[in-house]
Amino acid sequence: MDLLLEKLLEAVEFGKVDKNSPYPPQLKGQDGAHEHTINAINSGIDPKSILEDALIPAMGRVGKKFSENKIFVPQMLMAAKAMGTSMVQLKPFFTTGEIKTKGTFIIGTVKGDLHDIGKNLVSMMIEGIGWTIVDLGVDVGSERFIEALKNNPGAVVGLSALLTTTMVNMEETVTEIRKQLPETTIFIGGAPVNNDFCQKIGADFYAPNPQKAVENLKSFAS
Ligand code: B12
Repeated sequence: MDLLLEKLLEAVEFGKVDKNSPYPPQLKGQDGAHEHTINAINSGIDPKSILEDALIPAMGRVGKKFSENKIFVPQMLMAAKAMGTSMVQLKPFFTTGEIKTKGTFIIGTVKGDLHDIGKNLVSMMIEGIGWTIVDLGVDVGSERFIEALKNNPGAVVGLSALLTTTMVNMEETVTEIRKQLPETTIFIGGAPVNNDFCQKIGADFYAPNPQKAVENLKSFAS
C-alpha cells in the first residue's frame, strides 16, 4: 500500500486528528489525519482509494480491537474524530456531481443509535450523484422520519443502524412509515443488518456500502 495511505490509516486507527493534537502520546508532534489526507490528495491518490484503502480499514481495525477489549470508547471516539477530519477534506470530491437535483433523500440513524460515520458517507455519495440530502442526524425516532417525509413528498428515506439493539427501532420505523406513507421507498444499511432483515421488516433496499446504495438508487430512479 502507498506509504501515505499507511500513515493515514495509522493516524485514524490511533485517533491522531492533526499535528497539534496531543493524543495519542506516541504520535505527539507527528502529522495527523488532517495533514495525511491533504498530502494524499495533493500527491494524486484517488479520493475513493483514500476512503476505501485507508479510512474504512482503519475503522475496521478499531472495531476489532474494541470487540477484543483492547481499546475502549474514548479511543473509539478519537478514531471517529480523526476519520471525520479526513472526510471534511474528501467531501468536495464526492459531492461535485450534477447540480440539478434528482430527488430528495432523507437519511438518519435510528433511535437509540449515535453512530453516524457510515450514514455521513452514504449521504455524501448520494449527494454526489445529484440528490438533495435531508440529514436528520442520529437517534432519530419514527415520528421525525415521518414528519420529514411529509415535508418532502416523494422523498426516498434511508435508515442506518449500527447496534444489534437498535435494529428493533429500525423495524419499528419501517412499520410506522408503511402505515402512514405506504408508497415510500425505504433503504436500510449498517453493519448488523442484511438483505434478509430488509425483507423481513418490509424495507425496499439493503445496501452494505454507499456504492451499492448509489447503484440501487440509480436503477430505481431511472
Ligand atoms: C466509531 C464507533 C463508535 C463511535 C461512534 C462515533 C460516530 N460519530 O459514529 C462511538 C465511540 C460513539 C461508539 C459508541 C458505541 N459503540 Co460503537 N463502534 C464504532 C466502530 C469502531 C466503527 C463504526 C464505523 O463508523 N464504521 C465505519 C463505517 C464507514 O461503517 P458503517 O457504519 O458500517 O457504515 C457502512 C455500511 O454499514 C453502510 N451503511 C451505514 N449506514 C447506512 C445507511 C443506509 C441507508 C445505507 C444504504 C447504507 C449504510 O455504508 C457505510 C459505508 O460503507 C464500530 C466497529 C465497526 N467496525 O463497525 C463500533 C460498534 C458499532 N460499536 C459498538 C458498541 C457496542 C458501541 C457502544 C454500545 C459502546 C459502549 N459500551 O458505550 C456505544 C453505543 C452508543 C450509541 N448509543 O450509539 C459495537 C456494536 C455491537 C453490536 N453488534 O451491537 C461495534 C460493532 C464494536 C464492536 N465490535 O463491538 N462507537
